[in-house]
Parts: sequence; structure tokens; C-alpha cells
Amino acid sequence: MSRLDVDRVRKDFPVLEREVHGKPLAYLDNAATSQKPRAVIDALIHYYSSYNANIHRGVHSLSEEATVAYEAARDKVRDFIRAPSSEEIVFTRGTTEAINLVAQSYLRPRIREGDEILISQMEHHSNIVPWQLVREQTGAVLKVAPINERGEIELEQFSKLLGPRTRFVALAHVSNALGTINMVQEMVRLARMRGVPVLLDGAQAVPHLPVDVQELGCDFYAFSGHKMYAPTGIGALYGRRELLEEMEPYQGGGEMILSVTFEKTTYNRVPYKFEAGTPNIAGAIGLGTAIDYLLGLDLQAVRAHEDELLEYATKEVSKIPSVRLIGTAASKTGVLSFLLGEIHAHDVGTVLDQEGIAVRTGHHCAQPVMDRFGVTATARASFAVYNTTEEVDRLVEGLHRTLEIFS
Ligand code: C6P
Repeated sequence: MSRLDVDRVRKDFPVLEREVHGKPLAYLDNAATSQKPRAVIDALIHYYSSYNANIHRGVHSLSEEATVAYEAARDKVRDFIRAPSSEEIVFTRGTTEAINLVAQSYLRPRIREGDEILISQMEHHSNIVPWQLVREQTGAVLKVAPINERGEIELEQFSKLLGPRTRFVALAHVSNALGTINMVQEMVRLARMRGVPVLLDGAQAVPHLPVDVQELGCDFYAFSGHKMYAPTGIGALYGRRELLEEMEPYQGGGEMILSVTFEKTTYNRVPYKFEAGTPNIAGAIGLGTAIDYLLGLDLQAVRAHEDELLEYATKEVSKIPSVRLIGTAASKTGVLSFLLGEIHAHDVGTVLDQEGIAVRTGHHCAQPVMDRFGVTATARASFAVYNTTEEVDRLVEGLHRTLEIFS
């Protein structure tokens, strides 16, 4: 395996050249959204300046070209997550929409009062609220697998919560607030042994880990493009064909139909029956380009680089005596969440911003995680392929500076 040439990678990301408050930008907020490489930006410009047209509708050349590019992006997503077929890839606005689609189209009609949906304590709000909506609509019960002090779900605890009335399991592949990589393959196996379908929220996994939905054995896999170098407003849902086939759409409109009369509408085949209205054509094309970009780097070297960064950051930030890390799982990627003494995370973030360092502060849309650790907010540094150990050093200096200001 060759070492990643980070300097070369950094040149692919135009925004990294800018300054913030007169300091070079150190962008450590990648779990919120990553920056975009020139190739992705160019793909958007090329689409809008050369072949912008609606898809699947026109016989004219531009529409043909746009349709081919959009469908080629679907094929790239299929290969990227090793789905068996492109028909099992539904383009969505992102992870949130993908999970809502499964909640409303798959689970809502199939769950009864008293049946159980099992999630975990480390879920992002996007993997909690859609199930609460189903709970309100049906009288189902939401069960929550607890996390331990390190921020891990223990398999035994999880397994105990799988009962005779469990109808669905929804879990983060990687936690956005803690960085924990869950033992999802084993958890999927435990659920499916009991005939319970599983959705994995892959929002924080796809930028960092190789994903093979067939190896994972999950029924649904949801992710967003914008955390993996693609534009915002595009993501995808993988769904096992048998399940997608039997699901009713939850949004109606153009594109998702074969024929419409006032008496009866016949739906299009999968995946189109779930893509009502004009989709985010440019976004899908941009996502395809982001996948090409990632695959063009040595993915093993990317993983090794990001692991090294997280390890280095964990070691260096922990040297500050008043730091408390939130999330110390044995298996982690991408995210370092912490508290700096009694200083509010927003103050930490504000001082770091003055130093040109972007981190996220707050509850990270995972309030139950904050509750679990008895805090209201953390500061979170999150890493991408273009980050460097020098940026980690600047983060540590920034934290010392924060301590000075607030001492
Ligand atoms: N987390 C973060 O700063 P959308 O917004 O649909 O692209 O992704 C939602 C989502 C779902 N699951 C997980 C695990 C996530 O991390 C996110 C997005 C961002 O942590 C923005 S809140």
C-alpha cells in the first residue's frame, strides 16, 4: 500500500486555499459536510453549461445525454456500495429522506400497535424521528439499545432487545457524535436470524469505510453524498429488490408513474416509483464524479491516513489535562468529540474559528448521546482525506489559546 500524497490531494480542493480571519483554513468539520474537489465542481459546471435537460422525458439530444449521465451515476453508486443491481438504488435528497422513505413506505403499512422498532442510543435525529412518526401513526413501540461508557453498543444488550414483537431495526453504521464503528454485520445477522429487516444509516460510514451491502446483509442502506465529497441535496437508498418491489410509494408525482387516469394510477417500476418529480440531476452526476474521485485515490491509503489522523488527534488532544473525550470506542473513524474543562463548546468553537479552524459544536443532532454522557454539547473535530497532522497541531494550539482566554 502506498502512502497518500496529501499535498497533492489538497490541491484538488479549491476552498482549502482560502483564509479565515487572516489564517489558513483548517477545515475539521467534515462530518457535517465535506469540501468538494475540483472534479465535482467541474462536473456541475459541465452539466449546466453543456447538457442541462430533464431526464427520462425528452427524445432530444440534451435530454438523452442528461439521462445517460444520471443513470451512469446510479451504476456508480451500485458498484460503490456493492449492491447487486442498479434497480435497488433510489436517489434521494440524502440520508434523512432515505430513512423517511423506508419509515413511511416500508414500515408504516406493515407494523401494528404494540410491535417494536429497535434503534440505538447513539442515533442521529434522522434515525430517531422518522420512527417516532411511525410510532405516532401506528401505536408501535420504540426500543432503544443502550451504549456503554466508551460509546459502544454491546451485542448482548442489543440481542436481548430483539424480541418476538421486533419488526424493524435501524442502526448507525458509524456514529456522527462519537465516531464509533458499530458491529453492524453481527447485529444484522442477529436481527435477520429472527426474520427482522434492518436499515443501516451509512451517512458517516461511506466517506471512510469500504461498504459492501451484500456482505453486511442489510435490507436497506441510506447515505448522503455531501459528506463524501459530492454536492448537497443528493444521496441514495439501497433497498433489497423484494422489499422495494412490495413497497408502495409515499410521494406521488411525475416520473413515478406508468399511467394516470382519474380512476387509477399504475406506478413505474423500481427504483423510479420512489423518485417522484424532477430529481437532483446535477447532484446525482456530481455524486458519480465524487465516487470516481474517491476510487481514483488509493482507498486503503485513504483509510490509513484518516486512521492515523484520528489516532494522532486523540493522543495530542488528550494531553491537555482538562480535556474529556466523549466517545472512546475500540473501533472508531473520522470523529473526535470532546469537552474542554468547563468552557462551553460554543466558546471553544468561536475561539478556534478566530484561528481559522472550523469544528462543529453543539449536540450534533444526537441529543440522546449528549444526555447519555450528561452533557449538552461537545466540540467535534472530524477528518477527511485532505486533513493533515499540522492541522491537528493547530487545533491543539487553538485549544491552549482557548484555555488561556477563559482562565
Ligand atoms: N450529520 C453532522 O454534523 P443528511 O442531513 O440527510 O445529509 O444526513 C443526516 C444524518 C444522518 N445520520 C448520520 C449518522 C449523520 O451524521 C447525519 C448528518 C451531520 O453530524 C449534520 S447534522
